[in-house]
Amino acid sequence: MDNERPVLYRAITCNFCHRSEIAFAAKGIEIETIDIDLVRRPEWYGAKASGGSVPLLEWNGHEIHPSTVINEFVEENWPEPALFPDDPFERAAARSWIEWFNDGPCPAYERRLMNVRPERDEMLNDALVGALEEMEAKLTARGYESGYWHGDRLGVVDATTAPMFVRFAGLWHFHGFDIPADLGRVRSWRDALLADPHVRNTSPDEDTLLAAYEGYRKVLTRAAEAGIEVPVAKGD
Ligand SMILES: N[C@@H](CCC(=O)N[C@@H](CS)C(=O)NCC(=O)O)C(=O)O
Repeated sequence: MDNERPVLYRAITCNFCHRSEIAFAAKGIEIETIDIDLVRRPEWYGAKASGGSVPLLEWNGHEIHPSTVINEFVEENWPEPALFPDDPFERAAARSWIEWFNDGPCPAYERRLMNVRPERDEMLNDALVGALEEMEAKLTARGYESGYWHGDRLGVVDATTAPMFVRFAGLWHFHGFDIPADLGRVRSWRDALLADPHVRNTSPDEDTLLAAYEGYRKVLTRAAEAGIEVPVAKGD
């Protein structure tokens, strides 16, 4: 029981789930993943501690969520190699960055990606570009030039952000959106993260990912036609 394999309930479209998959991969911990259909969510899953949302980590009789807590737990339980910086100020900076990311770029990209109402395209595009411009400014303020957010290997801020960059494949496929060329630091960070072996080894196959988004977008289109607003991101 004590050494059972951690189980991560996830959806491949979900960037939050991927953050924890990357954290486990970086620690060299093998996990079992169980895919949850968020449109036809099984009743038994709705009864779990997360209230039916993914990710949820189940291990040795415990249920742990949300993704930020899972990744803090992974760090505490398997300290090596460290995902958080050693320096307490840098650790605080990492946590601040993750909070900012969860309120800014993350919902901005999710809204843009999942939008099925063309009249909102421009507004959502502008919001996403604005969030990425802020990211460029924050990277500049950190003195970032290229590579990882902190140090010379993947850390928790990278694990948190990489899943968004992986899912930019959907932004390109459905909307022809790419990171503006003048945001050089954001582009460098994306390139470094997409090349990282832990990110690559945990990323869904692109065609499978796009097909899954296509399925969700069909559901959202039917809902929009019926005049139903479906929340797609934090704050909706
Ligand atoms: N704050 C949560 C967010 C998780 C979240 O939004 N998950 C979405 C999928 S990407 C979900 O499960 N949505 C369905 C629901 O909440 O019922 C975390 O960081 O884990």
